[in-house]
Amino acid sequence: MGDCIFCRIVEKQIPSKIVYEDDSILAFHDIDAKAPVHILIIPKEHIPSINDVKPQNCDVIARIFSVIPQIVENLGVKNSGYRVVANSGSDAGQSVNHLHFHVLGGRTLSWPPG
Ligand code: DGP
Repeated sequence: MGDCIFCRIVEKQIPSKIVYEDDSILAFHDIDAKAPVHILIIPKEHIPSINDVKPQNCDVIARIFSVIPQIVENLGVKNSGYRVVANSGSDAGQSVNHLHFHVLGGRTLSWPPG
């Protein structure tokens, strides 16, 4: 939508290191990795944030979670552990207004996050 950076990644107008793609979702390496493994999984459809998720988005959200096991296995963190995070709004630090799920792993992750 408009100048959404993730929509431009979906359209391949901006390059990314893709680890998974199908008709409705895309997963790629975060450009500012916070862990040895840091992937973003997004719906191709522009949904600004969790606040905007509607019942008709259930399929794509479920699909995202259904591919995580394969993605984390391919990245070698399925058994060591990983974290899935979705920031929503300014207090959570959401900086890109296109729904995305961070998948972080490859090191011990502190809890609670800052
Ligand atoms: P958040 O702060 O939760 O909105 O996370 C947005 C993430 O998006 C942040 O970790 C950096 C990443 N990011 C921003 N621009 C780009 C880009 O152009 N390419 C890639 N691969 N990641 C990006």
